[in-house]
Amino acid sequence: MNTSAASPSVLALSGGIGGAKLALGLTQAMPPESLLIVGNTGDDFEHLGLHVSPDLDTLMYTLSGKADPEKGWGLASESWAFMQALEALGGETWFQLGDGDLATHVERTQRLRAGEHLTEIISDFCRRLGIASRIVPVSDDPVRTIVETPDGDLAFQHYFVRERCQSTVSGFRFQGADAAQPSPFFLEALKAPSLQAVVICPSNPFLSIDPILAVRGVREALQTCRAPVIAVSPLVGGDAVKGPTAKNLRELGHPVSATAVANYYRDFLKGFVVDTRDKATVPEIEKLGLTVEVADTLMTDLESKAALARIVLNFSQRCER
Ligand code: FO1
Repeated sequence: MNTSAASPSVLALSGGIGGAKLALGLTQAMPPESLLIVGNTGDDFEHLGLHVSPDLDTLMYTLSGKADPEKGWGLASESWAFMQALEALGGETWFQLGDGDLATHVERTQRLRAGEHLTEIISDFCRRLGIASRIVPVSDDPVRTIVETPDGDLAFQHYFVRERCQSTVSGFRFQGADAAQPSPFFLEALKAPSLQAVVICPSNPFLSIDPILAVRGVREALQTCRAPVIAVSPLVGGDAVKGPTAKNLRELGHPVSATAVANYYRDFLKGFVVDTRDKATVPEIEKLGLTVEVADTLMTDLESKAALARIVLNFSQRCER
């Protein structure tokens, strides 16, 4: 892996589709080769004998402009011959794998079996996709989100896709997180003198960010990081843009508000960006000791993603450590 690249000036933590949108915005608002993105791997799973890494793939496809614009995951203008053939054989088709996307899983699985680490594989895929920013998994060791429900545990994709998030969540566990080694690129970036800001992207705090924070040493490294840590609220108008964030907040006994998310991250946070529709929460978030920025956080096209990224980067300069 090219370890001689300039040490990053911005580090982003991302999971899911919302996170990838801001990551793309950041590549438009700064020199992309100075951006390091740490991707969640709690959603990873073995499926049909393949290692699937949804959040890393969503980052790769989004940053290379190849992601399906409607779904946010998988590739645009995909063909589905494999899924149709699998269906005819009675195979599992609840998790939709397009023909192009299938190549990513097959090649990644082959390389993992040959002993290559996920970090190197993703780095090579990014190079081939022409992505200038670096995407790394939070760890090369397995971290798997387990969804606890009154009817028992669910693997993440069974909860998220097969059950369509219908199950009532009583908690989450991150199997392997306490034994996993954090990515050295991640920890080194947090200590690099060149680091200007750490950005917690507008991802689901429980499903996408917590699995990253749960890896041994990560939360402490963020708490002691010299550069300001900024989070962008995943809620707009007190509700999730997409996905179960609002439902999860309720199920875990939190108010469904930007304040609740700011409070959830506050032990390592310096600044918080709320959507204009939630500006009434500013005083209560400031009472938590955080600096607050109000912005239009709804990212509907490339320009709005870049605009939000510029606001976040300028805001981070105002958040002295
Ligand atoms: N999400 C779905 O709702 N249905 C799917 O069939 C599906 C397939 C899929 C395949 C590859 C991939 O990288 C992501 C896929 N996703 C699908 C999204 C995925 O479950 C989520 O993106 C993350 O795991 C959570 O953000």
